[in-house]
Amino acid sequence: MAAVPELQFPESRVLIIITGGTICMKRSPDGLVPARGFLKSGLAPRPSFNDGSYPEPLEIVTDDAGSRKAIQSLRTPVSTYDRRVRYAVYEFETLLDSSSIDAEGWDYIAQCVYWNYKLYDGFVILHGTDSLAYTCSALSFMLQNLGKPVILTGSQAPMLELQNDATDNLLSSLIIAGHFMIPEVCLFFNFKLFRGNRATKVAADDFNAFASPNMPPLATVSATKTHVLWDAVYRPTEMQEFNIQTRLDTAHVACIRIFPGIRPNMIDAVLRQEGLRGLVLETYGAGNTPGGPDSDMTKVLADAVKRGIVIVNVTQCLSGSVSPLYAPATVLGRAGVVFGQDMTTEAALTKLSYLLALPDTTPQEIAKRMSVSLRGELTEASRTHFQHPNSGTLTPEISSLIALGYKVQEGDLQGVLDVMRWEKRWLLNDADYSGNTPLHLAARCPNVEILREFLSQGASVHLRNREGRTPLFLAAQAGLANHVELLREAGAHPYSEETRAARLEAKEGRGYAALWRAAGYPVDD
Ligand code: ASN
Repeated sequence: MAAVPELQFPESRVLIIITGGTICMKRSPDGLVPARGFLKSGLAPRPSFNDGSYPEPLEIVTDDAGSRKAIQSLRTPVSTYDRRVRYAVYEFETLLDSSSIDAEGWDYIAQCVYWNYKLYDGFVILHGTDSLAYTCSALSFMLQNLGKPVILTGSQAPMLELQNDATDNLLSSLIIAGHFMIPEVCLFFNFKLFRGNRATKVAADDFNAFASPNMPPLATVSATKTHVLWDAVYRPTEMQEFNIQTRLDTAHVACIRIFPGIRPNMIDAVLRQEGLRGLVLETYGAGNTPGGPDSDMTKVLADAVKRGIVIVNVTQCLSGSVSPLYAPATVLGRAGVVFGQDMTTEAALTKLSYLLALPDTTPQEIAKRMSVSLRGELTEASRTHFQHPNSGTLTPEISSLIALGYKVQEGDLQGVLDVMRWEKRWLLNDADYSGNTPLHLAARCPNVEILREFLSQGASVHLRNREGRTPLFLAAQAGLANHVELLREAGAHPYSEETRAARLEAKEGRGYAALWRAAGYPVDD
């Protein structure tokens, strides 16, 4: 059979970061323990993870100083979407059973993503399932203005066991990270992709181990396709580059579950722990605790709030929200306890730890931010939904995309706004037959306001067309300095494959050398 030419199919790059967990465990006299060497033992021998082409090593950055090393990469066979995923595996020095993960471990994961952000299209993080929902929630807050997919997964049975869920969980995570622009921290398990900060572990030994009771999955994988719920995908809309917040304050938060007979002095004892700054209270049903307005319970809680402790009310139920529906919950609200809406306990605890870590925030500000959505972790009570006009029929997506493309090419901002008004925002990350998104078209259109509009609506700066070019590349090539500046502000960066092409373009006089440099392409090196 003739060899397939190297670049016949576009290729995405994904970095797999291994922290430990059952997925990479082996049997030992003490029970299952994580083992290093996953690429060699778990991935290389499996044809679905290795097409046998053994490509060049890929670079990874391993510390704050930018130290780089080249590590072995593998490539998947061509997917149903005519794309391949090339990936490298970065294994942590010490692999953990996830019951031992802590804020330091979260920092290291966040830093690894940060250091390698510009080298890869997406990230898959292998992690044990026990604390997976906590890590997903923590990372969702720590990774600020995230523009690329970060998918955490694990398994209930090790990859090296004959019957396991590891193979499917990892392969689907890899495919999604390499094919779909879902710029969120997600959790993949048992054919479903969840928003990470909405997920919770619901089964200790079932393959169907996670659920997202207050939000449908962001994507589901079936035999024929991956169905993405694009309307629900959260996108950064601030003109800011990706950055991370580390050192979450997990040491000064606590969690108490209300039960019949709980005594106020038990709660008081926790609230008087030295240095305590935040408490998550798991209440009954829609947010209720025992005791009325004059009870000792209410007094204990109200006093703590006055001392500057942020107390957040979340429900013990698997689904639904707390609200001032019943008198006991209203009493809590009046005592200064924050309604955590439909947040999971995992999201509430890690969000508190995150907000407490931000510099110069007062308890009042933290309390306020606990009841509004920062990363889609809760459903805001008064959220208004986009309404499609009742008259007329839905335009098929592709014709809307074409209509939008025409308006962009004409530089007609009003026309663009008209199409956008009735169309869903995910249109912005859809691509035409050349792989160009509306942002690619706007990057070449002189009216910079169209580009600004798309960016403020959450269009991704990282999607590459079939030639592997980003909107940033196209703007520099078109000689549009303001566009380049705006895209850079929104977090755009050059990809390594573009750099060689940029040099050639600059040499042949397309774009201007100064502009290529402003865009970050080292055209003189
Ligand atoms: N104890 C394991 C862990 O969390 C459980 C698993 O991964 N299924 O690391």
